[in-house]
Amino acid sequence: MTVFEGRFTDAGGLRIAVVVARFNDLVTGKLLSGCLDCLSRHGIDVADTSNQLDLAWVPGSFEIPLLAKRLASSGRYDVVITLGAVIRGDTPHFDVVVSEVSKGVAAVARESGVPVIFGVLTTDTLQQALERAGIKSNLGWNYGLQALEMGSLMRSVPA
Ligand code: INI
Repeated sequence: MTVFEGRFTDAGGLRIAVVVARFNDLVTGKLLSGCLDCLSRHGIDVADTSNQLDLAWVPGSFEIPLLAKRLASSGRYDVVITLGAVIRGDTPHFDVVVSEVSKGVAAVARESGVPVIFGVLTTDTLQQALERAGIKSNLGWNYGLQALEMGSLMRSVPA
C-alpha cells in the first residue's frame, strides 16, 4: 500500500502564486499578511525579490478565477492561493459573487491540474470577517499551510 501525504518540511522548492482581491482590503490585506507569515516561516522566500512567489491583485473576488486560471495554466507554479472576502451586508449580489468565485476556483483546479486554495471568506458581517482575518485567528495562515500541503502532495503522487 502506498500512502500519499503532503509534507510541510520540503516547501523550499515550491513555486507559489497568490491572487488577492482588493475589495474589502481591510480584510484581504490581513489574510495576505497571515498567509505570507506562514509561508515565510516554512522556508518560502516571500521577499519582493523572490522568484519563488508571485502576487496578483484583482479588483474583487469575482475576478479571482480568471487570474487563477492564467497563473495555474502558465506551468510556472505548483500551487495557487486565492484570497478574498465577500460580505453579505455589503451587497445584494453576495450569492452571485460567492457562487461564481467558488465554482470558478474549483473549476480552475480541476481543469489545470494545479491545486488552487480557496481562501475566500464568506461572512454575514465585517466583524465576522475580521475575526477570521486576525482579530481571533487568521485564516490566511491556514491557507498558506494548506497550499504547502497540497503542493507537496501533488508532487508526491505520480501523474
Ligand atoms: N467583491 C468582493 O470581493 N467582496 C464583496 O463583498 C463584493 N461585494 O460586496 O460586492 C465584491 N464585489 C465586487 C466584485 O467581486 C467584482 O469585482 C465587481 O462586480 C466587478 O466585476
